[in-house]
Amino acid sequence: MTSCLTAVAAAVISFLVSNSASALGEPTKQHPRGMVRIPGGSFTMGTDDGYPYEAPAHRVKVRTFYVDRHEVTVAEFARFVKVTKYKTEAERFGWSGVFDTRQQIWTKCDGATWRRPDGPRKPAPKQDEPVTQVSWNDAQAFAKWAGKRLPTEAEWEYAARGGKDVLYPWGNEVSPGGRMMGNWWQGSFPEDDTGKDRYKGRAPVGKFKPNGYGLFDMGGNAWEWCQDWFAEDTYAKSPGIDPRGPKTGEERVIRGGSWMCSLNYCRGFRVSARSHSSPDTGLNNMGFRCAWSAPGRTARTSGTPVKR
Ligand SMILES: [Ca+2]
Repeated sequence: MTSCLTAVAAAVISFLVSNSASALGEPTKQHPRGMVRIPGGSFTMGTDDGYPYEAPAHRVKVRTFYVDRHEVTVAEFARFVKVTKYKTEAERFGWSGVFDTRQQIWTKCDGATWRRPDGPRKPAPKQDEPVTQVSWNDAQAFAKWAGKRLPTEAEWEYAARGGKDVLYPWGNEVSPGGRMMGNWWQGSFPEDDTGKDRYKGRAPVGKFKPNGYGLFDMGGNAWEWCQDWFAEDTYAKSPGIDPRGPKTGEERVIRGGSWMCSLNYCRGFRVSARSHSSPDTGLNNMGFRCAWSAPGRTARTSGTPVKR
């Protein structure tokens, strides 16, 4: 891995056995409140100026869809759990991956769950923080319950760009005029996070200016699960219209970077940045947001199509 998700994390976590999501209750929402309509169109996905697996830059067309205005929060996930009694994979396994900022390494942390993402002896997260320590399978379960689905990787990048050909969700400068535009790691990773953006670790959602589509935290805060399987050569094989990635794989795409991403390391908060993780992995810098398509426009990636 070339991102903030280190090989240590991969080695610790990859041997876990995937489990399918639990049976869930009926969707409770039929209208995409809290979602933003993203008008369909064409854009240039990827870049020829990043890591090799971000290339080639290529034209992609996506259909109109909706996406959550902000990352799914702890409070929102708690409502899902309260209704469904859902147990996340980290809860069932008894441990999850936590980046220890003092030791500067990924650790296998007993008792780390979405309720205590940094470990059982660390403070509980704020209710308006992005929920983390949720696996792709957990995120799928939430999305299905909510009558939504995860965004495809192409939808995610299209949304992150905010209708513009930009390097970051907020523009081409990382901190225009010295202004911090997202929650990432200032200073040298992993030695020192200066917290110039006011947050060391996760920030409540919506604390920074939204992008051109009105979406918050598309760069930084928490990595976000996408629907697609990950492959380094995905773009070379893109069908060009509503691409959905490889048919099979071992890891799922994550996008957007996190509070751990720095300029000296992965710069995961660039709109073209890609990373990946196995579907049963939870980490304290990885969450998600959901997407939704109008009936009749849903396709293979749909969770539960919503009827009006
Ligand atoms: Ca920060």
